[in-house]
Amino acid sequence: MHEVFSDIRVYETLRDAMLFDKWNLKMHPMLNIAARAARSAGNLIARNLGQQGSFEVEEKNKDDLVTTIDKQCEKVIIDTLLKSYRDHSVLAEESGVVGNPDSEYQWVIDPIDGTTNFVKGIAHCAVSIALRHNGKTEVGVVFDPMLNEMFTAARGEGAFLNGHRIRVSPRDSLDGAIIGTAFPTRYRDRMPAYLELFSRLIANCADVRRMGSASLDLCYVACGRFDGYLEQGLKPWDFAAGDLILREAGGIVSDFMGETGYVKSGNLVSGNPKMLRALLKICDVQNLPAILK
Ligand code: 2AM
Ligand code: CA
Repeated sequence: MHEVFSDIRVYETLRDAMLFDKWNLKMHPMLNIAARAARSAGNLIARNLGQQGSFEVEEKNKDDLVTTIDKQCEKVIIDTLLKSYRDHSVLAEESGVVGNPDSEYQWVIDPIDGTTNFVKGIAHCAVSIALRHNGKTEVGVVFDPMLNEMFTAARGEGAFLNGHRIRVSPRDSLDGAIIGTAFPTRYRDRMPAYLELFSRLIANCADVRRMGSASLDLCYVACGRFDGYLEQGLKPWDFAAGDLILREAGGIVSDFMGETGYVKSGNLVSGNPKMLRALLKICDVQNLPAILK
């Protein structure tokens, strides 16, 4: 019995690898380079996760950590991207802007999204890489090295998980829904408004998940694992790639007003169009204006 299952698993792994290669070759060249960079950084993450003695941790701001692995991953990614695209610029979480600041092309990078999980040895974090052309996101890659899951999208070409097309869940109401979210622990003044929103949410959906990696949260909505997701105060590198992947999977992302201001504010609400409407109704900003802060 066991042997049959292990044979099936070997077959599935080989089949996925072949599909992935075929799809890889057809891919947008910039997406291909981004996926390669994400894989190199992901290998570093996978090798060091749970090996607390193998890296150093620094507190950038209160409860905001960075490790020597974040920095190594970021270097590998920037080197890979700029080797292929010398005149592009890069906006990276740890290094800020590097490369040509006048370029129309900007790569937006989070070398480890979910650094706190990584530091604690919790196997849930990702590499996030997006490319913006004149401010519009053209490609996005989010790679979970622990599950070997590569989420990808190119604008207008759909979203994929390891080469297989993904779509948002079809659930049309909060009834039975699983919603991803996060507490605004870095913006404590926002906590009372958020907790009010949280209690409305939990009263209306099946349950919530707080996983700790915004890019993966968006991808989990993209592939239907979550029915929706909301979080406040994100930075561009946390959501640039996941935003495109989710939209290419049929989802919508907005701010708490239902508008596009999230690109600047980092306050995101997302889901399929009906789920987004249901979430915005729960937020009811008229009666909870503090959530817009
Ligand atoms: P990080 O691991 O790259 O720091 C957790 O809810 C999410 O919030 C993670 O995606 C985390 O990204 C992000 N995050 C961490 N610090 C943040 C900060 N100072 N501002 C905004 N988002 C942050
Ligand atoms: Ca990070």
